Amino acid sequence: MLIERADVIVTSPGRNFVTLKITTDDGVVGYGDGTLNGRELAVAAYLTDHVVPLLTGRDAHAIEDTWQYLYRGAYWRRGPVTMAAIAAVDTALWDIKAKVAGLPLYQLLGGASRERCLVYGHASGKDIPELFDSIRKHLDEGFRAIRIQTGVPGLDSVYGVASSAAASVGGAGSDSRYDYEPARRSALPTEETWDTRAYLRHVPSVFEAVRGEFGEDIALLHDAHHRLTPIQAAKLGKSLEPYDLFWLEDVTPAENQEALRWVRHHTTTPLAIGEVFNSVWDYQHLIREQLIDYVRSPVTHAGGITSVRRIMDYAAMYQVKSGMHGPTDVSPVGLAAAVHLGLALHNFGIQEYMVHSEQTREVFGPTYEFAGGGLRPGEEPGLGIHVDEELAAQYPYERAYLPVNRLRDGTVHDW
Ligand code: EZ4
Ligand code: CO
Repeated sequence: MLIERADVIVTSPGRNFVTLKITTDDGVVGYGDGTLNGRELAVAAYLTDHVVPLLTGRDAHAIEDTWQYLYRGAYWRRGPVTMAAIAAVDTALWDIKAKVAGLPLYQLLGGASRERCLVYGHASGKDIPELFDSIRKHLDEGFRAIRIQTGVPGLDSVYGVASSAAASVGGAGSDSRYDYEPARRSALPTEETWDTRAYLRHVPSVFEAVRGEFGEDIALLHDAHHRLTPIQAAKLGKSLEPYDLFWLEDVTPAENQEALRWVRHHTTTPLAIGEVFNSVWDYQHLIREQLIDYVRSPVTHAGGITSVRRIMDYAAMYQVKSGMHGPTDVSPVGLAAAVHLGLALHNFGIQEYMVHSEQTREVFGPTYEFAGGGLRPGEEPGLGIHVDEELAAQYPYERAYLPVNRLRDGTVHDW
């Protein structure tokens, strides 16, 4: 079975997505997600100009060989654009293989290791009352694990806090958008102001209030979005220990693996990192030295199912679990791939789940289902994705940037 053609679909049903569609000579179609938030067209061009010409005529079943051919064959290793493009190819080929086998993809990955993949939603509020409303909404919808982000007194807007109360309560059953931060469509990035001391003073009081109101049972998570130094991160981890977090995410900038050693020495709060990583090499020391508890790489940004499974097999030796990134900028194709893989992985931990907008769901037609606080992939052969290409064509690309962050004195800071 040969690859006959590969087409790149760029669509923007509320936000931009890059999808690769591979068609075989016997007419089997597979989809893969290559969306890279704010840099979508770079992946689209990488695919169209450099990868698609290599795919036609290749054996559609030779997934490992194609992965190695695109990774080693390019000579230029890793990088988010390359690895998102490879992910799109890899995922589409797995979709095809599972369709040909007549099995849902998770069956090819070893079968189900659990009934469903535990997910966490995003609760946020500019203040505590608004945050509580958002948490209640998520609990009503069945979420059992919730990420908590709030405004910080003195700062206008803060990462992860929905810009309106209506947006902050959107959950699984709701159509309200809460992919606040990435999809602001302006000609230039929005700029936010940041003050680490104000943040570090405020966060523990938020978790104290949340535990006081909602009890000990819910799994609570928090994302520091790469903004702290190792010693600040250590301080935050220690100050949150009484509130028993499921994890503290991205405490320091991701490039320096050594930083996590300092954090680890000071706190027992579990650590998650890696949503901006794109290869197993980014985790080499973190996993071997047991400096983290959860791997954040999603299928979409780390080379696809083939390579994320490889990362997770390595992680399993050290009791490190998966915690795949699942914001709305990972398309339903990427989320479907993550849920199939997560269902099969023995060392699955949790899956991030930001609900896509109604428009997005109409374009991609995902069949995964949210129930009992978790996601389950559909039972149909393949990924269980039905792209409506005519509808997709009605939503042309619109340039959109992630925000930029500055300290009070104007210095550019990590976002
Ligand atoms: O900032 O998806 O944990 N989730 C996050 C996300 C990321 C965006 C980047 O595209 O940190 O909100
Ligand atoms: Co994050």
